[in-house]
Amino acid sequence: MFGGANLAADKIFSGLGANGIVMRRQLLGVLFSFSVCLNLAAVAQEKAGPPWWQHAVFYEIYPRSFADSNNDGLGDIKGITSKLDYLHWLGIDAIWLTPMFPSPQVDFGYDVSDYENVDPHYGTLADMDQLIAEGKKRGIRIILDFVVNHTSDQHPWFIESRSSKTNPKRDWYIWRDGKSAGQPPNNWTSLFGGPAWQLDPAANQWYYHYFYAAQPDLNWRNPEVETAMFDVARWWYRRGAAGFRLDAVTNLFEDPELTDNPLVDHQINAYGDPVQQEIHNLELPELHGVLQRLRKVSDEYDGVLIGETWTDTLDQLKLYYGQYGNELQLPIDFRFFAVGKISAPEFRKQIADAESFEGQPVYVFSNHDEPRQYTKYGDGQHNDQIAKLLASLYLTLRGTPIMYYGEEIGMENNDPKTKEDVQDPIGKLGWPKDKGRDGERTPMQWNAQPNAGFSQVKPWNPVDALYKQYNVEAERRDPDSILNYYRNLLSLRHTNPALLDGKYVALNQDDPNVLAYVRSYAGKYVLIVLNMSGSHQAIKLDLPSKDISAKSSKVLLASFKTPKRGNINKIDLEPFGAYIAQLE
Ligand SMILES: [Ca+2]
Ligand SMILES: [Ca+2]
Repeated sequence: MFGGANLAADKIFSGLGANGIVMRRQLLGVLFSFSVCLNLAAVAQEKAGPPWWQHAVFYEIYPRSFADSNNDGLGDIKGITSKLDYLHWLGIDAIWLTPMFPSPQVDFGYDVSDYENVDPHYGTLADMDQLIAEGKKRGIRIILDFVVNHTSDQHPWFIESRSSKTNPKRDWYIWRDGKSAGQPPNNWTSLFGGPAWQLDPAANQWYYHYFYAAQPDLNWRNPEVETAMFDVARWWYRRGAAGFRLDAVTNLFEDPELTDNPLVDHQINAYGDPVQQEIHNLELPELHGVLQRLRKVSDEYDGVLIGETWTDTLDQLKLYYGQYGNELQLPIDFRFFAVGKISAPEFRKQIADAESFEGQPVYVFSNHDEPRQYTKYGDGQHNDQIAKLLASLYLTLRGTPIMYYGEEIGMENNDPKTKEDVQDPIGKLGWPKDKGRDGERTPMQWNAQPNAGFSQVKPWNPVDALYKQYNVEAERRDPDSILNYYRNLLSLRHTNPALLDGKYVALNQDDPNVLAYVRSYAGKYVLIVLNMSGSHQAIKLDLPSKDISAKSSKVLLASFKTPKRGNINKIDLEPFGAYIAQLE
């Protein structure tokens, strides 16, 4: 969704207690044939060639912060269009735009008041048409952010709905009488504290909002809501959108009986509310029906659906692919994302898990809700090496990576220094423990000019102090920059058959420091060796145990100086060094 995903994660995970396990058991019945069905789907696809998204590299853009074309301090659609040549040069295949729809911006765009238009701060529909058309010329598709769980309270649907109890759109949202005077209908709480219910005095009824009160939940049990929302999807597909990233999909349905959630052992959360197992308002099985029907709409246009799918087990994640591979093509695996430390065993475990079935893995290191990887994983001493190391990991795996703008130049988090500087409502609420999400949403750093070339005026959110060193222009000139490393890596990924389609084979699985694997395809092997420690390492590969015979390694890309040919019995690695080679 939006919403302090770290908060969301904690809360969602806390909701998956014993009852979450019961729900998974109920669903296990549909899982047994999952792998077989995906195999069949794979055979069908092989004949038609792989779908476009299978080899694509996605790039998330926060429109407010990418490029400001009219110098009002806010990024905009025309700004993004002006940078398409850069993204093409870098090797990007698709852009996911976070919401650029008209919005009161209570939650920076995740409160949509019109799904079929563009917020005037960001431009016009004509600007979107131009972005889509110019993207197409460069082979870059545009994915939109579909906020499916709720609208803004300023959306005409909600304004109508709240106008009277008998309005035809009354049932488009979730209205209920209180338990008693002044008491909400049940004990469910909002992600942002307090009851998830807001009293509307006019009709003396409450409406449900999992997020802010200004974000009323849509009632997906009403078929008219589904029709209207699917029409929105078709409307954008016809305009040339290539798919959607679906926001807060785990929130689509609630128990119609409004059963109280059980409480967790007298625990109190950061907002002073009792901690609940959110078993009656999160991850209800009905949501999969909606996603499967939306997939059918999407298939009419060869579109792709990416899911904001917070899950804590592989079985849960699998459900979002659909029993027949007929749900989301790309549910994000937030478990990989949640590793949180540079650890060969931890990443090895997550990859093995994702490789244990045939659904396309979706890997992410950071996004608009989470701290940037440069800061999250940096040790303060080898940050640039670590940036290249992480890139070498997720851009060489089978799966679809979703980059976050600026990671390719090593942008760091720039959190607000004082509470008065905070703009994100979450930061205002959670200061100083949670400084909010402004820090990962700072302006893209284009050059060493004032405001990092983002705008000629003061940007809405301060530019990071390191922009003179870390910017696109400076890094394009430096062959050893993070940016050129990313570009070389993406070029390799797009052209090397083993990196495109090769099988993942784990090597040296007991090594606590070095993550090593091969991508194997048609008798060719690309070796990836990643030193996840701050000290030098020399390793001997256990290739024979994998029936791989090779005499030497020809370096394709390395993040440190190393001979062009290597001895596979002793590969020397610098601290946090990444080594990618063809086995011969
Ligand atoms: Ca602007
Ligand atoms: Ca909902």
